[in-house]
Amino acid sequence: MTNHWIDLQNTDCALIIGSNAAENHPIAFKWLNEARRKRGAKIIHVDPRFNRTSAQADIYIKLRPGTDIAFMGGLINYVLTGGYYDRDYMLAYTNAAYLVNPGFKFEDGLFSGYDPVNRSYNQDSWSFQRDAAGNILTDPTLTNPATVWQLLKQHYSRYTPERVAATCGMTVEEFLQVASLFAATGARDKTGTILYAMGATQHSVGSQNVRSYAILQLLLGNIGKPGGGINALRGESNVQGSTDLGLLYDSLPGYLASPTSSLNHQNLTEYNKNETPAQGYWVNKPRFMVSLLKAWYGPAAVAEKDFAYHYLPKRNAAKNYSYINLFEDIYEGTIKGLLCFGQNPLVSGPNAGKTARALAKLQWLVVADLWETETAAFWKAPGVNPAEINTEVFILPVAAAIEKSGCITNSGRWLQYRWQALNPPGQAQNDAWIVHNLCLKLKGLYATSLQAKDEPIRQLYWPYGAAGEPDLNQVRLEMNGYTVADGMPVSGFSQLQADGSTACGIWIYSGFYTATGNKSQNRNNVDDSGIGSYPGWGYAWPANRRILYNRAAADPQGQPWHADKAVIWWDGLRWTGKDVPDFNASLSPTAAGGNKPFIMLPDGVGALFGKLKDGPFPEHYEPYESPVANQFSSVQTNPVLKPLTTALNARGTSSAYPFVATTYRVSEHWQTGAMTRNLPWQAELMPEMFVEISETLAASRGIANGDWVIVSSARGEIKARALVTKRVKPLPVNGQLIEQIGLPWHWGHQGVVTGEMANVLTPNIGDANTMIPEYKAFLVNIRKVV
Ligand SMILES: Nc1nc2c(c(=O)[nH]1)N[C@H]1C(S)=C(S)[C@@H](COP(=O)(O)OP(=O)(O)OC[C@H]3O[C@@H](n4cnc5c(=O)[nH]c(N)nc54)[C@H](O)[C@@H]3O)O[C@H]1N2
Ligand SMILES: Nc1nc2c(c(=O)[nH]1)N[C@H]1C(S)=C(S)[C@@H](COP(=O)(O)OP(=O)(O)OC[C@H]3O[C@@H](n4cnc5c(=O)[nH]c(N)nc54)[C@H](O)[C@@H]3O)O[C@H]1N2
Ligand SMILES: [Mo]
Repeated sequence: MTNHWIDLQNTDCALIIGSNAAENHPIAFKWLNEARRKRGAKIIHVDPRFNRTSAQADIYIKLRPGTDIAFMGGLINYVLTGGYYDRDYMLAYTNAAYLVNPGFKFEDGLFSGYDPVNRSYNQDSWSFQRDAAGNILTDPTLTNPATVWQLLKQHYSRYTPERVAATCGMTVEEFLQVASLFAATGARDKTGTILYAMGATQHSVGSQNVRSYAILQLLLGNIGKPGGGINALRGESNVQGSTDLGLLYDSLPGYLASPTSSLNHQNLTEYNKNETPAQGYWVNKPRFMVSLLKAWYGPAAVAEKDFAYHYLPKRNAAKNYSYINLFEDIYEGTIKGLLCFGQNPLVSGPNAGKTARALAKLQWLVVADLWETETAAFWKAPGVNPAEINTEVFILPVAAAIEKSGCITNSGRWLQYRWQALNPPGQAQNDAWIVHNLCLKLKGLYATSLQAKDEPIRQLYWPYGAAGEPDLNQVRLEMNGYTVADGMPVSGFSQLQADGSTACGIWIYSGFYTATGNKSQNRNNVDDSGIGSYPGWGYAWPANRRILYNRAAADPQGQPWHADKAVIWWDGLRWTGKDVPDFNASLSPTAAGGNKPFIMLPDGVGALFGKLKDGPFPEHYEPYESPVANQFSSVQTNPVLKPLTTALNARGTSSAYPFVATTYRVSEHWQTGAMTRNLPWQAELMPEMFVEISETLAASRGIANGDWVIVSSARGEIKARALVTKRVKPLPVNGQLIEQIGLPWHWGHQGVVTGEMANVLTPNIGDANTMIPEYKAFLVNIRKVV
């Protein structure tokens, strides 16, 4: 989230798109209802299915799964042609006036530089024009056809209300109703917020969906202000924390790139040179990187030895190591063992039939969980013959959240400590205990090794105490950062150094655990900011800032654009106001960089023209599996997707699988169901796997409510109960009626109640930038069980 949960109360209009917030993030609605009560805010919900969020919204419109860019492009076009944007904000705080390389082009669905063989772009022509000194050329009149502004207008002029409506399966009136409501937040005294989650990201164009929100919000001047922003409603309670800590294969803690085996990362000097921009806050990256190495390798991290940079594993830059490819490698036998902590991938991963076959190829599998999950018990699933499986499975019982204490980070970036309520049962241990003791055992095994390849394990700095319970305060100190000489905590990331004198496990958290205490335990529920900043509650990274980019809530001279939407302002000496400035607190608006709010970008302005793998502007492409032709160009699917062509990765066609399917959650269950289908009182609320279909589809296939049906895709088929409902409707797409099928994905073969897995049906295709699977739009067929 750029903003935070409580800040939703400050909005004038909430566009909930790609999220069922009422069901999956109920607390969001507490604050949205506050906004409605206090300010008469309007809530818009855009979703293929009418659900509990739709029921709470002022306006609901349905849209065909996978067509969000068409819809958002339509909104951008509406704002541009209608003049609803905040011109001053946009001119000062975005790259609208930049002149783009004359070689840049967009023709029939492709940007310049496309390489059809490698299915990727050479981005050279997506650069900006510069003068001899290297400064970017601009045209503040915005009339030059090479300006980002003109290119943006041209690009989205194709997103007419008619074409948008015909692609998304809505009426022009419905589209215009939403457009006029949200566009009104371009006014200075208004802000609009966008709430999104998996309905936006789980697509082959997921990252560009989010980019489209950024463009719209920058045009309307909605970033940095109370009640504005782009708000990702994160999933598991600590999913924000795990991303912060470098859970993804391509990042180290604090969003530093994980090094590759390429020449430009061959040593720390090269890494720093190639990863550190010339301008913007990331010029400090070497301080964060060296402090991280110092935290991890302690005394072995010395300047003469590149701070032990050579101990870090180096990935192959050309290879993607995310979920889909990981399981591909398991299936192919390249990966032989799997440690599975708090994940149930047989039920949660796409193309479950292949996941099951992959698990059977492992030599060993360790599952650290509260339950014997489907993944742990894959060898005894219905239809599987255990005699044919050689995988050795170990189950480590783990303490649940309430059986241990520790800090988690919510969607609003707030670190909040939770105190242990119960002791774990039986042999269950907390995850930190397991990792600590596993690491000590490994270190013991390698203690006398003289081989260079074992050095990273031997030299790993592990100051968390002897076998048994680890010293978590030592972990907190390391995360916060300390001065090496005396082991005293630093007060924040501005103190971190690149010379090895400081250590820090995650620079963005620096400041949460200092000499004055563990701020994630702060529980002061007094808010004197008037906008719900609650600075004394928990600790928001970075530096306890609650609204990111809040410098943009003030005009270039440093005064609030509007008193009702003020956050910070320049008082003549410093930035002050209702939140911690997300800016250098003493940098005057008239000083160099003093009017550039987007401090994490080298040029300090928001990117209307950006750089993702699939283009500088989001463009509509159809999902990997779609029943219709793309109305926007002759390029059917995202041109930089790289589908797996190996075994068991079939792609379905609309002749065999005519219906659009999407998967989703319900309030009554949690994820793969391990946490809910094992609890009788929870399980009985939603005991059976079901699929939602429209009355018209039911009639055409002779299906009655409650019948058993078979849903099939190119990957497999599952049995479920039909839920025939008015909440799901066929969509009028370009003169054709497209039926959709909604599938919850909470069932599996373990637990008190069992059911078949929706993910048997889903495709092994991921977003071009992140590889998140396209769980939200694929093709299926349905028939009644006779
Ligand atoms: N009770 C409960 N709460 C949960 C969870 C849970 O399992 N149970 N899971 C947690 C986790 S980890 C996460 S990530 C979040 C997920 O939270 P959400 O993203 O809200 O969850 P979903 O239900 O998967 O999807 C949201 C909506 O996207 C819609 N949708 C599908 N395709 C499209 C599309 O192409 N465009 C648009 N605009 N919408 C589409 C679906 O119909 C669905 O209503 O929930 C968290 N909260
Ligand atoms: N079709 C489809 N598939 C999806 C999605 C979708 O929308 N559609 N959504 C995707 C999303 S957003 C997500 S986040 C994933 C989730 O996928 P998973 O993470 O695989 O699903 P969970 O059921 O949340 O699994 C968490 C496991 O952790 C265990 N657990 C709980 N607490 C602890 C603990 O403290 N320690 C340990 N070690 N274990 C614990 C639980 O018992 C459970 O087995 O699924 C993805 N899969
Ligand atoms: Mo999630």
